[in-house]
Amino acid sequence: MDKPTSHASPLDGEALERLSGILDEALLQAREVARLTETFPELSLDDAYRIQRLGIEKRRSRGESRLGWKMGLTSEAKRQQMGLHSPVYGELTAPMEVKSTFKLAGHIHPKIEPEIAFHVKKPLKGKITREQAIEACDWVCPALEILDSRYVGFKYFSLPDVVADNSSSSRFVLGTPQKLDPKVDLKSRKMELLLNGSVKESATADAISGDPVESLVQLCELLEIHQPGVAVEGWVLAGAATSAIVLEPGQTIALRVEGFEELSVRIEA
Ligand code: OOG
Ligand code: MG
Repeated sequence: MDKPTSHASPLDGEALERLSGILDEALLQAREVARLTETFPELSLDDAYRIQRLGIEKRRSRGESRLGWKMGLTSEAKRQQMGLHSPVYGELTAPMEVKSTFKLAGHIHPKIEPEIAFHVKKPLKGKITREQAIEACDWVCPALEILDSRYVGFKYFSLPDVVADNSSSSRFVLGTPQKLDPKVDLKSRKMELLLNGSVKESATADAISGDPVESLVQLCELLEIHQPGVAVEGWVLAGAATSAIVLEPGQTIALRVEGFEELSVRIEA
């Protein structure tokens, strides 16, 4: 006889709530905490997305409105840097957007990475094509994502750990948007991340999911699995094209994406 198997979550609602509380406190106090999987090695991806959602609900109750979504680990460079091998998503809230200055105070160990962002005007969900994704967007722009893991040392975490931590998101900076031309080919656009005027990382945009637009398709697929019925709307970060670099006070970080205006942010203590 086959051994009985159980698909029930090993963590009940109370445990998930407690774990999301640990990460939320870490975020509020800018204090690093141990990986959740140190205590709960069996943490599943689905439970991790539940913890992410509980964390977002706490932020929403503090007045943070949803601004959109982020995809992560969509490039080989990022997957190598983090030692993790599947794309993940997280949610963006309005206070996460910063303009020309980022203050390190109140953060743990932030890093920055070069991305492309899409503005989704018509809600998207489920199984969609690349063409449907493009058709739903009105704007596209270069973007810098500032990550800040709540875990000790910002390394050696598993996929469920990072998902529970809203995929290491912290802040982001949007460049000047352009209308998304349905015939646009972003794939061959050169992307350069500059530190104090010198190119530190570079790639072509096809490093992101083979084509940054594909990140939208993947986001809809992942949402269908972990949050069925939820639609994608607003700004979406497609994921970084290169590895992230560590932020220090006094730096000026810029992003050049071929065909777009250069975008920069000044890092202050
Ligand atoms: C996970 C988030 C990755 C990206 O663009 O690949 C990400 C991490 O690096 O901690 O945002
Ligand atoms: Mg990112």
